[in-house]
Amino acid sequence: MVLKKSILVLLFSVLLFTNYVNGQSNKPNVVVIYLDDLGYGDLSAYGATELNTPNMDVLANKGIKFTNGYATSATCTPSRFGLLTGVYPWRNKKAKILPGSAPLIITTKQETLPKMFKRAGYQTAIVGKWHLGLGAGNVDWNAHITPGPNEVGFDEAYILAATQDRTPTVYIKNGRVDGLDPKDPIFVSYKKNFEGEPTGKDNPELTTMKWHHGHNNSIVNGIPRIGYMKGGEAAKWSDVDMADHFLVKAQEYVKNHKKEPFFLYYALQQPHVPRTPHPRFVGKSGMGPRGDVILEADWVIGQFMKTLKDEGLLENTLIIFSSDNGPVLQDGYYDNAIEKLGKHTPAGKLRGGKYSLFDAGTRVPFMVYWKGTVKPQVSNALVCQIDLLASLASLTGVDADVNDSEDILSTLLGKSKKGRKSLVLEAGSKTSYRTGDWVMIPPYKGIAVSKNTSLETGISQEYQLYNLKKDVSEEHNLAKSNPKMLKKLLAEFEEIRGK
Ligand code: NG6
Ligand code: CA
Repeated sequence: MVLKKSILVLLFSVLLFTNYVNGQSNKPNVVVIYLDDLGYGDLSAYGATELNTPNMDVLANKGIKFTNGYATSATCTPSRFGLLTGVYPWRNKKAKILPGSAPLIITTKQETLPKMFKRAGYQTAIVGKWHLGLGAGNVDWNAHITPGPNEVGFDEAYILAATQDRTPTVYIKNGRVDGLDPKDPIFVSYKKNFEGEPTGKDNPELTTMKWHHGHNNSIVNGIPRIGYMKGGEAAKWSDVDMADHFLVKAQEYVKNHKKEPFFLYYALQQPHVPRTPHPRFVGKSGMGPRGDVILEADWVIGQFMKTLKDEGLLENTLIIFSSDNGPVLQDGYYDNAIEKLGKHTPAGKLRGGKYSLFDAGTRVPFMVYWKGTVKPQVSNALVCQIDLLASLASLTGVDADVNDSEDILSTLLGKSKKGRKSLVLEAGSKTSYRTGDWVMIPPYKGIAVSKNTSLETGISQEYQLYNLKKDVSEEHNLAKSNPKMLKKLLAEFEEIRGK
């Protein structure tokens, strides 16, 4: 009898333990490492020969390197909106590049990636660039800034509000400007300057970085920005320390939450303008500041990975790496990005770049790394950042309001080569359609090459149809020679766009 009882107790404990272990493995930590304006060809793992990115390469070569991985849009705000909500950004008129003073464009009722993780029992955080708006209009930067990331699912948020080139140039920690001296309140405006404050336009003698287009409002740390601000002196960030600063925050978060499953959205600011490498990286790439900040980002990622390893978390952490849109060289400051480029091709063989309907606008580095679980491989499956919501909900086993997000978990984990069937991509309110190896860009009015950035917009008054497998650089428009394919893609595209 006693023996029977102890056998039962033993069986019960084994059951409990198995459940525990299963529960744990269902809940690996998830980290999304998201870069800003990093191009398809900027990593050595994706073919760069002039830049060496050993730490990013680990994720690509020891994980899954996706060759058809997409952001939803060719600019930041819409891509981040798609990533976090699983909704195509072209469905939301407000999902356009936002000023630093814009209200939050995700409603607090909306489904989000971090909310899904919370329902699955995760601790959630964002460290880095936000750019999805803050507050409900007319933000008081000296009070609690809400709603923001905390109200759409992040337990912890340490962010820069919009972009490194936009005011306010301060960090915001859980809705409060970090390090703000209440005796020196901060004011922000995108309409007019504050009396007596110097600007890039009127006071070029106070700038250490020269503006090329835009970027001639308030000057902070010698860098003229987009938008005006006044006050908040003690809270202003140091541009050259930004990468280190976010790294420490990400490392601290991991250390503080290693005992519970966590989701960390680590959104680095590089290589977006202004490119401000720490002095340790200045001159390291031979390519000027753009190359230097890519090397800096690579180093930061190596340090972050080391933290995961040192804390014993590497085998229990799924890491997804990508970029919010394609590359740009001249994006508003004179920083020798074009002059010192040499043989480097930031977009690889892809056509266009940031802001473009051509492929380089949205096709980006996309890697999935999970030590011991994901087998190293290259995958040509069509995958998109919008799919993280449904796929990771499937990983954690919770229901999610998935909208446009598709569950491609087995593809993201390398167990299947089947990606999405199709994808509607966006660039500046205009959309294109990819399915299989084909891409179709409908006719639009507008200029073919942007004056400011010298990049091709992808806009044409004629239909464009390319076979990306045979013609990765989109050189041969097949719209006229293959009207059947054009018709098929157009019909599918219109069906999704609800025309
Ligand atoms: C543009 C800026 C560009 C960059 C971009 C946002 C001008 C003329 N250009 O409006 O420099 O800040 O917005 O980039 O101001 S993104 O990656 O955040 O979408
Ligand atoms: Ca961007």
